[in-house]
Amino acid sequence: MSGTEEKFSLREVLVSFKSCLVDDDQDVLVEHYLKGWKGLVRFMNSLGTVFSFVSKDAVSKIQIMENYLSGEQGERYRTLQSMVEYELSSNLVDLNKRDNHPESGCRTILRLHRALRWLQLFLEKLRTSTEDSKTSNLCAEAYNDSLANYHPWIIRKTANLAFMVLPARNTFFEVMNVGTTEEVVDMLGEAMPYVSNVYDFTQELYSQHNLLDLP
Ligand code: 1Q0
Repeated sequence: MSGTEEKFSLREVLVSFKSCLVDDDQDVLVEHYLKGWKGLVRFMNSLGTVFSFVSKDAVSKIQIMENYLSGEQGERYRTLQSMVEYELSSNLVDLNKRDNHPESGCRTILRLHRALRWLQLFLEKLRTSTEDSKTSNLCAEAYNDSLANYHPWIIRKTANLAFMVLPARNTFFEVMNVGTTEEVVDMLGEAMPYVSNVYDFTQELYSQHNLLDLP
């Protein structure tokens, strides 16, 4: 990685997910949510081109949301709650099949939200892993228990192949730029509640509005 490129640090991602939550954890700031994802994408890119099919999709979803944020109705997209209210009340969401609004904010965030569940499971597995644990297994288990349920066979197959080239646990912890293994484990323990709170809030919001199965 060149010196001019910003280095990934788990700490940075942690701060984004922490600062996402506002109003006593009753809302999520979209800008900070996206910042968290951007940090994760940077990290994934540093693992090599094998994950570029994942990062391309994540980047395009982040871009869709950034366009809304900087658009005329940007203020409506400031938080997840205001986005859901705005898009639903203005009939901007395709509820049953992709039609006039194939890239609504609601369906786009839902895709990232499902991926956040994978991240939550993966981080927890990494945190409690031992020296001889294989990151590829941890990642595959987390994926198969979450995101895989929404992906067709071909994507599941490709993802599971890509996991096989994940670096070993030690190398993985090193590129996180946090410090010793112990420090990484501590940091993960600290990060988990923030990621979980963001996940739980979004899950509840989407469930209240029947948005969990958006096409
Ligand atoms: C470290 C290894 C990274 C492994 C990533 C695992 C996720 C695999 C997901 C495969 C996605 C395949 C690409 C296309 C999918 C889309 O069809 C799908 C649905 O969208 P749509 O528009 O077709 O309905 N999209 C998704 O499901 C969204 C997928 C977004 C994945 C974003 C993953 C970002 C990962 C970051 C790496 C974090 C490393 C964490 C290490 C801990 C540090 C805090």
